[in-house]
Amino acid sequence: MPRVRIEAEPAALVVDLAAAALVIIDMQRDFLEPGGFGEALGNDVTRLRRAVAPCKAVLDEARRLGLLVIHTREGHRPDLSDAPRHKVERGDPANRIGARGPMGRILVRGEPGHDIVPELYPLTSEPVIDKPGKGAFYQTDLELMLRNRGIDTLFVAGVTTEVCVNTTVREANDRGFRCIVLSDCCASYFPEFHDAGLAMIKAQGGIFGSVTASPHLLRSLAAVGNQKIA
Ligand code: C5J
Repeated sequence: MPRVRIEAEPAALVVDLAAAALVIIDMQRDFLEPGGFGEALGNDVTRLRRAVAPCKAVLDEARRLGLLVIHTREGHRPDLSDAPRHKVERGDPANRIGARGPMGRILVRGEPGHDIVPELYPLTSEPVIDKPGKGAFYQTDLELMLRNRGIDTLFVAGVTTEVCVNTTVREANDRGFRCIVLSDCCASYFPEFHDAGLAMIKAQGGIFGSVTASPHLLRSLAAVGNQKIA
């Protein structure tokens, strides 16, 4: 099985790729595309879009090697029965979860804005986790899926760094998974939160995980050549 060394902070790591997965968090149209929910809230979506190209490069390489790829989407059932009241009632009523937005009902499963951006669209073979919370483990079968496949290490990408990426990494860390967060494949509407989100993960010897940039990972994966992981 291919093992690779990856430059990372706070320290380089050796990863058995057969026990690793790429988890791409919430790269959804409503967060990333002009005219979506994120922009309706007054955010500059170009800050999130910067993560798409690096994420696509890592996704392509993961697919080439046969690495397990898992996508997540934040959203709720159309009747909002899985959405806590305080989450639904937050903010301007015109921009609340379930309200009609420019890309369909905001953060509702099955609506155009809830889906993943075309550049990173999942293959039918790649599991998509629909999560009602910020963390990808909360009320989902992600942990079961990872344990069934013997996964112990997660390469984590997606948006936003300080919200769903950080929450997922913390959940994963408590469950014993090692997280390697890909800094340029994550993004935030708030650059200072992005930086702080990454700093918190790698502080104190990597208290929640490690951080690296996609070129380091791509270099390590390229060294595997044409060996298939699975
Ligand atoms: C995510 C959010 N995906 N910021 N959601 O981070 O509300």
